[in-house]
Amino acid sequence: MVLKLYYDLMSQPSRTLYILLKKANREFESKLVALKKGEHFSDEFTKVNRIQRVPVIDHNGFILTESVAIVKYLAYRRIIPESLYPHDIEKQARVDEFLEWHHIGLRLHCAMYFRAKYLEPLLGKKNDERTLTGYENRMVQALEVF
Ligand SMILES: N[C@@H](CCC(=O)N[C@@H](CS)C(=O)NCC(=O)O)C(=O)O
Repeated sequence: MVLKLYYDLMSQPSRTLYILLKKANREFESKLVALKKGEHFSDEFTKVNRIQRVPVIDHNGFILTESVAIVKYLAYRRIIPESLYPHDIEKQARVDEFLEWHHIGLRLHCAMYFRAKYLEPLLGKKNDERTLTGYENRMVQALEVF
């Protein structure tokens, strides 16, 4: 059974799957898609994912996008162990609750802070302290909820 993972470690959802598979000691074929180089717009990658985003898996020809859907697929296929995605319905619902919440509840606030504090200055945009504190406070609040 061949599992290919298309990813870029700059991408948070890609890191989720990369770390999950490594933690589970699962071998996979590494398919790096360098977002900075625009490799996700290539014809080759567009054939894999027509919406041109990472992460993607190809499991024996079954192609799946969306990190949360992929986590569940890997669990149902027993590619990741029960300790990482429980079978018990209530425990599983707790994990699902987090997975549904995290994109907007946590990931967004971390990404916005990272962008304002580090990325935008690299591109020549300097954000004032008030803006940075605003993004930082949102991120800290999200982490406290987490
Ligand atoms: N909801 C998707 C997010 C996929 C996504 O937005 N991937 C970004 C990297 S984090 C991407 O490929 N961006 C390329 C682009 O927008 O051009 C998931 O969880 O897999």
